[in-house]
Amino acid sequence: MDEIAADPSHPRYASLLMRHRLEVAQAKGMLADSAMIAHGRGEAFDYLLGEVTTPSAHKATRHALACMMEGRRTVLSVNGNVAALATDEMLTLADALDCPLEVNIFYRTPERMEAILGHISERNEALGLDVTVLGHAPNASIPGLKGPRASCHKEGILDSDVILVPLEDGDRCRALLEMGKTVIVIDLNPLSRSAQEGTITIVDELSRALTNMVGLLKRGENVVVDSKYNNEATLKAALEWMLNSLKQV
Ligand code: PTJ
Repeated sequence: MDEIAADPSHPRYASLLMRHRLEVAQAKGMLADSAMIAHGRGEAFDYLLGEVTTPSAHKATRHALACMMEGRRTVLSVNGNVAALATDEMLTLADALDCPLEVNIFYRTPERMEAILGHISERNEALGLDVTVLGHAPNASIPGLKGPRASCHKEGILDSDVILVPLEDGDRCRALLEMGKTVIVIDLNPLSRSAQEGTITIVDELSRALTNMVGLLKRGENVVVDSKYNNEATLKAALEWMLNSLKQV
């Protein structure tokens, strides 16, 4: 699946690998037309982070993971970019948390839904997992969102109390918050509406953040809810990190 020309020792290997995954997903019809634009914006912010998980992102990751572990009905939401970049990591995390994935896309078409669900199903089988994957038969709507993008499963997103929404659009993030959910955002842009409004924002690259979560679980680390967690401070720390990296140029 991940065969690319560059050697893993190449300084830009991780970035090239993500681009390759997007190209493969594009060919399979999984992506929205604006997927590459969204990715390019993310890459620019990742340059400013130095392509590392910062201490404040580590802190947010641990707190977010603890909230997902404590959730009564945790759900991991998957859009086209997320499926392209990190299906295996999302499935591994859902398996460890014993929660479902739900495919929920902004630019919804039957063709894209089928392509994304097909890809996830292939990887679920290839990894030897049996994660519940929703999205195929929506029977509910997210209040406050219009059109097909509101479609969701009652037993998934609608009734969830904790939801992970990586690379989310601002309107959907707000609609989920208005439903009273704990909304965990992964977004490289600390200034985006989703990042600013989410309950917990992990300012990190998607596959890095998910790999960190899976690592914490695999190592059996003691991950606990941080009662003093402050999302404004997390966002401020991310911006300060980026500004400092610019000052060093
Ligand atoms: O598949 P769909 O139809 O649901 O559409 C998915 C996209 C991503 C196209 C759609 O949700 C969209 O247009 O998103 P935005 O509003 O461009 O927001 C995406 C955010 O994700 C931006 O703030 C980017 O900086 C950020 N981002 C992009 N790539 C990554 C990322 N954050 C973390 N890791 C990444 N790899």
